[in-house]
Amino acid sequence: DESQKWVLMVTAQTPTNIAVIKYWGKRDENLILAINDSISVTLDPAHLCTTTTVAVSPAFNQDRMWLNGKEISLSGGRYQNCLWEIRACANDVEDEKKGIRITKKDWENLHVHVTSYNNFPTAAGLASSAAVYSLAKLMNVQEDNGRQGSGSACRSLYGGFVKWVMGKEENGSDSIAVPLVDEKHWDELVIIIAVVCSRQKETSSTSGMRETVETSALIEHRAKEVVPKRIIQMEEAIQKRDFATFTHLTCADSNQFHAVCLDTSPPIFYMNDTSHRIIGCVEKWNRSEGTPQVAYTFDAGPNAVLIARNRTSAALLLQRLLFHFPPNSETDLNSYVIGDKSL
Ligand code: 2P0
Repeated sequence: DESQKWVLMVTAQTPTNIAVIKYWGKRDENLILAINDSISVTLDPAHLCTTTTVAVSPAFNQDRMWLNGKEISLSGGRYQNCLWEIRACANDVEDEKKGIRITKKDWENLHVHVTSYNNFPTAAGLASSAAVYSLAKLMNVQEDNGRQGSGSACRSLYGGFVKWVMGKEENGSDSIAVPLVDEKHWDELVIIIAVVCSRQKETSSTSGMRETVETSALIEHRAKEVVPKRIIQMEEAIQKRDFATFTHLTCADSNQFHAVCLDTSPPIFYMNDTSHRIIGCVEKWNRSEGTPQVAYTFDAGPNAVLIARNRTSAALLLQRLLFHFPPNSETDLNSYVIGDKSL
C-alpha cells in the first residue's frame, strides 16, 4: 500500500546542564513546579549532549524507544505518559515535498519511534527531555516550557548560566528558565567530570525528591531560608566572575543537597567513598592555596563535577586526580576532561 510508505523524522540535540544551586523537591508533580529557584551552567554540546531522533509513520504499529541502541520498555512508564501528553497537544503538520499531511486527529492513531544517544556516560538523565523536545517539534506543539520530561531540563534551553525560576502561579505560567549570562561571559572556567563508577542502583530523582519533601525536616529550611539568599549571592558572583564566592556557594549547596538526602527517610546516599575522597582532596587544596582553585558539585549520583578557575588550575587538578586516583588502581575513578582537549 503506497499510502503506508512515508516516514517523517525530526532530530534534536539537547545540551547537558549542571546545577550550582540545586533543584530538589516539587510543589506540583504533574506540572513539575519546584520548591526553590535553581541555577546551572550549560555544557558545550560538542562535549556533552543527548541527540534524539523521532520518527512517525503509518507503517509503525506501536510506540518504541531505544536508549543508546538498546530498546527500553514503554509499558506504563513515564515515557508513555509523556507521549500521550504531547499527542494531546499535537497540531496539523504538512510536508509538501513528501506530500504528507497529518491532521491533529491523525496523531491519536499514529505511532512513533524514538532513538536517543548520549555522547557521554553520565548524560543519561537528559534523554527524556531531549525526546520530549524532538516530539514537540515533530508534532508541531506550540507551547513548550522545556519541562515536560524533567524539571531541570528547562535550564538547557540556553547556554551559559541559567536560572530556573520557581514562580508563584499555580498553573506554572511563571515557572520558567531565564538566561543570566551567555557562555562567553565567564569562558576561563574549565569543567572536568570525574566519573566514579557506582555498583548499586541509584534512587531516581523523581522518587528521591518526593521522599525528601515528605519526610525531611531540613528541606523546608533549605527551600525557604537558605536557597533564596544563595540565589542572590550566586547571581552576583557570576556577574562579577568572583570565583571565591562562586566556589563557596557551589560546594556549600552541593553539600546541603546531599545533607537533605541523608535527612530523608529512608536516607538516600548518592555519594560514595570515592566521592568523599574527592571532596577531601579539593577542600585541602583550596585551603592550602589560600584562594580557591576548584569548585565541586555532585548530583543524584557519585560522579564529581569539578569547575576549575582557569586552564592552569584545571591542569593542576588533573595532576592531583591522577596522583590520588591512579588509573588501573583499586579506586574506580575515570576522569574526563570537558571543554579543552589540549589539556
Ligand atoms: C538539579 N537534579 O538541579 C538537581 C540536582 C539532580 C540533583 O534536577 O523529577 O531529572 O524529572 O523533575 O530534573 C535531576 O532531576 O527531575 C535534578 P524531575 P530531574 O540538576
